[in-house]
Formats: sequence, structure tokens, C-alpha cells
Amino acid sequence: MMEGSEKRLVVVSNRLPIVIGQEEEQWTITPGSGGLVTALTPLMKSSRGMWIGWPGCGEEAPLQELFDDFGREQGYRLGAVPLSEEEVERYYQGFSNEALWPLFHGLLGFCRFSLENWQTYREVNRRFAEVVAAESPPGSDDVIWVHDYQLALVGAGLRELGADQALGFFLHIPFPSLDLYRRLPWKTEILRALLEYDLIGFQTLRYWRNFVQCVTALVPGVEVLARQRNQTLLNVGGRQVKVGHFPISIDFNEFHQEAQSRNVAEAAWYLHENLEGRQLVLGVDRLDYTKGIPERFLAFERALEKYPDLRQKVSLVQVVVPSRTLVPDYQNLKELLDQTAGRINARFAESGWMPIHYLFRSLDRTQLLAHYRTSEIALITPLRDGMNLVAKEYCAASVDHNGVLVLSEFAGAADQLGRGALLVNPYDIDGTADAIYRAFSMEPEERRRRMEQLQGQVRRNDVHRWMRRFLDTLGGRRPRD
Ligand code: ADQ
Repeated sequence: MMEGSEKRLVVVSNRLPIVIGQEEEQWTITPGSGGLVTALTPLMKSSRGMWIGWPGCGEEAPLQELFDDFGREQGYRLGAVPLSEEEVERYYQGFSNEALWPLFHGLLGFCRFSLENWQTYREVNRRFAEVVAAESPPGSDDVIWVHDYQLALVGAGLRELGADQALGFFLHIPFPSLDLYRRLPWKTEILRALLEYDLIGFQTLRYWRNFVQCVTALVPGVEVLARQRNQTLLNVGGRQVKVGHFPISIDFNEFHQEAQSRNVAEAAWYLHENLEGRQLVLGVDRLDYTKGIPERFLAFERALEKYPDLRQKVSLVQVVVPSRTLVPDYQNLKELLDQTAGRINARFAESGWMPIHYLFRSLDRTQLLAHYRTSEIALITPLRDGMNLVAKEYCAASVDHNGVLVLSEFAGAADQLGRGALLVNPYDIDGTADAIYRAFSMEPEERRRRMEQLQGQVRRNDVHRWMRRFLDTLGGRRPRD
């Protein structure tokens, strides 16, 4: 573990973990709020670390000034990789989100493979590597940790620039089977680039195995040296590369404590006050076709059809955060959701009861926790998901132990939460409807037993443990060949 030692942590991600805004002509910068930021901040501070990424805005903001303020207040520095609008369109929206994202989630029908986008992806990854190398030159005693599918080639770019530091990569999304992965026109180049890292981390055992299968089948000269419980050691032309699985998680204590606060308790009470005598079924997702939201609406409709005693007694509250709204497939999805929710409500609504409450916006932290805390059922049914943190957040916030988690077997989180949750196949509309009814009818004793099991799991395997395990496995500087 690096804490307290001299090694500096350099984190690289597509977006910097900040929000830049303007209040009355004054520019402001505030830290982002995701689990990754929470987990990494203590170590970033103690190692005087650096976070490098795209600031998410053009050149209009006085970035250097804002970054200096941030460094003084937060105790670690930021480095910007500026991108033009065209680059964002091709590298981010185009290649990352229209080629890698759907392919890695097993949704081939959404894939668009464009040579132009691929070229920009390579150029932008190279630019990231140049910015990192300027801040952390070869020979520096840093640990460099690159995140996610947008930046698969950064490690290889760094090696070309002479990097000898320890380089780690964590993939937040799934890694597909060999049969799917082979469709990617640039399959070998991406795998070779990934093999330049010293440690490649995946969310689940399955994604880790898929990757090992792909590299051994598609990259000549890769050999498995050892298979251990949590990692595989590869020999890549005389160099050792570690591959393993590191299921990401949340800050359990923070969610659990905040969910018990007075603000959250009041907001939770108010939500149910309006819907007295009903069970709430909750869905919370980014707008994305991998999250299975239309299928979820259909399963809820099927449940109302098949089990008429549910009518008037349950409402589905579906909160969707706008996301990637410039990509056409996401615009189409939004339309489909509007139509489906409208149709189901028109079919079943009765005076004083609306089957689906559909909100297309983000919730603030208090509201999010209040929704988690007060909903008797969470319906989390992605078609495929790297992990799914909403499932873990729901468990942490279910302070009355009264919540039932209905979870897709295709979410990475099912590996850890499968025993306490009701697992469903989101493509099986009728089966998911049965699970909704089973959750609705579940006795308090069984609810409590299952929720305690789930909470124990998330409490033990929190995001701090995830970070420590990854960095311990990555270790220090690579030995010279
Ligand atoms: P995402 O696909 O974004 O992440 P997820 O893990 O569920 O999916 O995280 C979403 C986050 O956004 C959660 O922290 C949740 O609280 C928040 N959120 C969602 N809807 C919200 C709303 N309406 N209002 C407010 N907040 C909302 C990717 C991968 C996942 C993987 C994570 C982390 O796709 O599989 O779990 O990275 O590795």
C-alpha cells in the first residue's frame, strides 16, 4: 500500500472529477461526487497526487487559475487534456460510445465502426499519454492508474515515450467473450496496447477470463505463466503482466450513515406520505440502452396484468438521469421510454393511482437516498452492466432492512449480491414480472434476513478495499528488463 510512502499516485480518466461553473460572472470549481473520487481522495492528498483528464469545457474558463485554487483546497493537483469539439465527437461519442461501449456490453446492433473515429481515438489517447509523460517523466517514482475504455491505448503511448513507472488499468465496463470481441476491426491493436500495462483489472471473474481468452487466442506469443485465485500472470515477450478481478464498490459507511440523517428521513417520509399504503418499486439509472429500462417497464406491465391484486398497491418510480443526449441512439431511447410509460399509465391508471412515475432528471443526494430508503423494492435490471453501483447504494441505504433487491443476473454486482437478491433475466419479461410479485409478497422476516446478508457483503467489500487491493497488486515500479 502506498499510503504514507513516497510514491505519488497519478490518476488518468476521460473526465476530470470536477464541476466547472459560473456564478454571477465568477468562475467556480468544485470536486465531483462519485465513489471513485471518494475512494481516491485520501491517497491523492497523502501522496500529493495528480489527476489528469479532460476538464469537460472549452477554452473559455481560466483553467490554470481554477486548478490552482483546487490544488490549494483539495490537496492534490489537476492536469488538463484539452479537446476540440470535433475530437470529443469522434473519440468520445464516436469510438468510445458507439463502438467500444455497445460491443463490450454485448449489444452488437448498436455498434458503429468508423475508421475516422478510430484514428481520432488513437490520436487523443496519444495526447493523454503526452500530458501524463510531461507531468510524470520516465524514472519518476509514481504509480500511474488509467481508468476505463476511453483510454485503453494510453499505457502503450506512455511506453513509447519511455515510461518505466508502474502502470495500472481498470476497466469499469464488461469485457466481452472472444466470439464477440473478434468483431472489432482493431481488436489486436487494442489488446497489444492493453498488454503494455503492468496490471489490467476487471470487475468480475467472467470479464477477466474473457480477456485472458482473447489475448491468448489473438495475440501471438502471449503465454499464461500462472493462474492464481485472484489473478493470472501472463508472459508477454519476456515481460510479466498481471490480470485480475477487482469488483468496485461504494463507501458503505458514508451511504449508510447519511441515509439515517434527519433530512433523508423526512424526505423519505414525505415520499411515502404521498403514496400511502403502497409499495414503491424503484429504478434509478443513467439514460442508457444497456440498463434495460424499456424491458423493465414491460415487466412491470406484465406484473399488473398477471397479478391484478398489485393494482393500486404498487407504483414504479423510475428516475432517469439524462446522459449522452447527443448520441442518436440515446435520443431514440428517450422517446421509447416516454411512449412506453405513457401507454402503460393510460392502460392501467385509476383515479388516485398512477402505475409509473417517470422522472427524467438527476436527484440530489438527499432525494436519492430518500428514494433508496423508502422504496420497498429496487428493480435493477440492466441487460449487461460492468458492476452497477445503484444496487449497492440501495442496500447501504435500506436502513429499516425492509427493501428487496431484484437484480439482473447480467450485472457484475450479481456475483456479490446474488445470494440476498432475487436474480432475474431482464430479457424474460414474464419471469421478471413473477419476481416483482414475489418481492411484493415477501414477509418482513425474509426481507430482513436477505437485506442483512446484502449489507454485510457491501460493508465488507467497500470501495476502500477495492482501491487497496488494486494498488497492492500493482505494486511499485516495474523491474528493468
Ligand atoms: P454507470 O454506468 O454510470 O457506471 P452505475 O454503477 O450504476 O452506472 O453508477 C451510476 C451512478 O450514478 C451511481 O452512483 C448513482 O447514484 C448515480 N445516479 C444514477 N441515477 C441517478 C439519478 N437519477 N440521480 C442521481 N444520481 C444518479 C460505470 C459502469 C458500471 C460501474 C461503474 C463504476 O457502467 O457498471 O458500476 O462505472 O465502475
